[in-house]
Amino acid sequence: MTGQKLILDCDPGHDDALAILLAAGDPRSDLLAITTVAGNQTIEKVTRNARAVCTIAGVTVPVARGAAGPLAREAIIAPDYHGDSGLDGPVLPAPEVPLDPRPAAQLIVETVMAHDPGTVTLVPTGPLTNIALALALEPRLAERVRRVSLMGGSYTRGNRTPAAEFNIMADPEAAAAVFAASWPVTMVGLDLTHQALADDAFRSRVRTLGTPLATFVEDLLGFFSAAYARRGFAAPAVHDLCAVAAVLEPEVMTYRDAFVAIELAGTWTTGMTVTDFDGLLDRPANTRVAVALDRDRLWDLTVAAIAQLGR
Ligand code: PIR
Ligand code: CA
Repeated sequence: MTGQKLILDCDPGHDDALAILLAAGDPRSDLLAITTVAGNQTIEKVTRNARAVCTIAGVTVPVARGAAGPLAREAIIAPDYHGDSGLDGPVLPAPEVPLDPRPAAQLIVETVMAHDPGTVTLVPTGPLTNIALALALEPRLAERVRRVSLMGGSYTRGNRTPAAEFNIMADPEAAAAVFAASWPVTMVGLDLTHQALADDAFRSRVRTLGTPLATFVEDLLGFFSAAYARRGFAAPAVHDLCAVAAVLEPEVMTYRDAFVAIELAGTWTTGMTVTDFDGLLDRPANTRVAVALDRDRLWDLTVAAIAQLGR
């Protein structure tokens, strides 16, 4: 394999499931491992879900279970968007892929250190707990990792509170450690991902593939659409897919550099990703912030990836 080496750290989650499919099915990807973190649902449920997605898609990379809760706070979950299972909608197959015995943070450290410096990209699409734990376990990760391309945050408004996006709000201390480290960070936040609404045109392209996996994706998007419709969205935002796409085809979106800090002690703004595009804080930029998406191009590469899998 000569593709981009990546580790997907996720909390499936409907859009995390799509992130798995893109990371596994795109020919430019060399998916090394999948790790799970409590977020959209409990660690037991999201780990089962990750394995179920791998089973239906025929993905055989190591899957390891990670943190059951945030570093320093009470856990929050998102059953209002993802249902009681974390992946409501389709019938979930019994997981047939094995569970790696290592904790996620250990698997991340060992995998990154086993590859050449600057070659492995981390793609976190849930709370950043495992990534912060891995960094604490092995501080050299900060020089060793090529880039962290994360779904989280926003520079306009949140979805968990008016100020905070869910993944950052779920573990702000972990997020602060990830943004403060010396590795390059791409922030694919809500400003970008709310441009990735899985509309009927995309869904019918998936349906046309006609595979069992396409039906699975359609069932996922059916449930996710209804959840988003209750909040006035015409279609569901497939956030996590975008963080993977930013690695495999960076030109699918545009970016602006900024200094980003995580609010840890706001009265109303805890978990906010404070984004300084204008240099007002006089700090060097630490983040490449995704701002605008070429949606048709995102659908093209996603449909192509799904077509490669589960046949
Ligand atoms: C959480 C999510 C999505 C919607 C809501 N309301 C809450 C999950 C997605 O999986 C994504 O990673 C991120 N968290 C978006 O906030
Ligand atoms: Ca997620």
